Amino acid sequence: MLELGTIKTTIRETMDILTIPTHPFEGQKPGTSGLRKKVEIFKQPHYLENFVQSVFDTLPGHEGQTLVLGGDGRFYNREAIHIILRMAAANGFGRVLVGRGGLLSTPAASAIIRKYQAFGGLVLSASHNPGGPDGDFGIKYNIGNGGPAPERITEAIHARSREITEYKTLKFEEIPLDVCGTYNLMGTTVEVIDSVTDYAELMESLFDFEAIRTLLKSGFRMRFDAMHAITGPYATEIIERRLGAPTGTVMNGTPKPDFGGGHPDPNLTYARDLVKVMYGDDAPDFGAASDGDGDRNMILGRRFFVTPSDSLAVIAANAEHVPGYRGRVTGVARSMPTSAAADRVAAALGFESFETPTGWKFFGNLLDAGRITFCGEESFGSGSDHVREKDGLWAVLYWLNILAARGESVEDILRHHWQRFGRDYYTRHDYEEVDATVAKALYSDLKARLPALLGQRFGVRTVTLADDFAYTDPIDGSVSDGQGLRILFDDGARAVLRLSGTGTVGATLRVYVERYEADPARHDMNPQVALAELIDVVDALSQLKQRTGRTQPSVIT
Ligand code: VG1
Ligand code: CO
Repeated sequence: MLELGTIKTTIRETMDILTIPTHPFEGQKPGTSGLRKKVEIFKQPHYLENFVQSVFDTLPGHEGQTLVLGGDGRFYNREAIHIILRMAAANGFGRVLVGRGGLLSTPAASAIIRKYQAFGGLVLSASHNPGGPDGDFGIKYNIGNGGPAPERITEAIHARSREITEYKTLKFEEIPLDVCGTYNLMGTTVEVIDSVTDYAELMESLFDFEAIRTLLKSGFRMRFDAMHAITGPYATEIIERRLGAPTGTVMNGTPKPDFGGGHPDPNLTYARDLVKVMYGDDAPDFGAASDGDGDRNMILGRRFFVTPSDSLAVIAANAEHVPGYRGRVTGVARSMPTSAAADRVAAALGFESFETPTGWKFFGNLLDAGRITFCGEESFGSGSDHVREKDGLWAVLYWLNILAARGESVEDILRHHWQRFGRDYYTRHDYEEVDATVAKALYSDLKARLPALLGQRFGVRTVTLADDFAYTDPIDGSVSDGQGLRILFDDGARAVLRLSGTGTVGATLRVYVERYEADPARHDMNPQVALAELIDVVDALSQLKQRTGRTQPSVIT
């Protein structure tokens, strides 16, 4: 681990443990990925403290153990880090590893939990949600495998938050977060560690850096948009310093508390700066972006967009080009709304495939059991068994490794992939900030109609299955139901409707549709055209447009 000078300090303030009386707050229920609320809610006295104490209270055996702590640097990150450091010490953790400046990307936090065999970690992030005083804040607990806490733990945390009466903290001056060093706080060791080094070393162990260096020297040009968020320092170190890409390859590389006023979500709508470059004259060969906390990725070729579902399939199909994965792929998992493209690769190459509910926490058991090597979601997330989170930069490096090994363009790689496996046309339409009552009623009305849809014809298609997706974990047998409405058709086409579990204002409705096209002569359609009929079916069945008063989705991906 890189340390910029070790400071050994014992804080000599009054360090009595303080027990602070408190009352429960409503709604401290972790969603798809932790607890996310407006900053102003998190800043209420006791709000963050209650949640953190609820986490600690549900973790028997944490005394004397190691906790990893860091966040994506959004507004309120630093204050929250100090609050949690005091509470972790008061609650008897033996050691806290905190990223310098209080910063850790989500995948780096996962890597560090694993590398140092920590008990768990607290990651401060609301991911792709906007930041700043009027934006969102978030916190989630990761377990010792480095991955998001499974549902039984998040449910226990929520239950605890509803009956909490006090929390423990310490009185001490703030430790300096901006220099690596070691501090002793009443028997709890706090180590401020470099945020990037461990992660960068892990990446070097997986990919052919030499081949990528050669590619970058050969005239191949790329851009990486960090969107003013956490991946800036990681991408600069790895892509510019270690791989030798020219300075300026990383755009928007300095993390800002409000992400420069933007929406740090790497898609065609929000990654505007990158899209402009990649669709402009003299566009580079390769473009990529990551989100607020560094776990998402968008992959672009020259004037060419790779859907996240296809990206996962390409990753799974090209493991033989990548040193860390060659000859050892056991399986691939995708979240339910993600297209079937990865399943086709698994079937053709003879490894297992799995369909899980939305959210990375459902991949953990499969990864731990060695049943899958890769996993991904349609929401710009892909990853592998190297950590237990999705990993934006990992996906970018994986693509660079494939590009270096195959010597083809991004577009050609996709075209050849479709020729071999067929193309799954795919799109997602989001309706954001819909009135929550309207959204819930619409959802439950459609749910009630599902049984009657079986066998019904819509245009050329007949419904073969319509249900509310429920998942039985193949490793521990736990059941998670209510995971999204799906309508499957006889030609393999599919429509899915879900309510988001990460939004903080009103409700977000997500509509996902896909259909398969085997014939390469028909691989050139605009997905919105290829899928228009299916979108219309969802609208007709749910009356989405009429009931929400929207004529257009907020975001199309
Ligand atoms: C969304 C995505 C989901 C992803 C989750 C967390 O959840 O759809 O696939 O796992 O965000 O990603 P929802 O419930 O809003 O659909 V991140 O980068 O926000 O941690
Ligand atoms: Co994220």
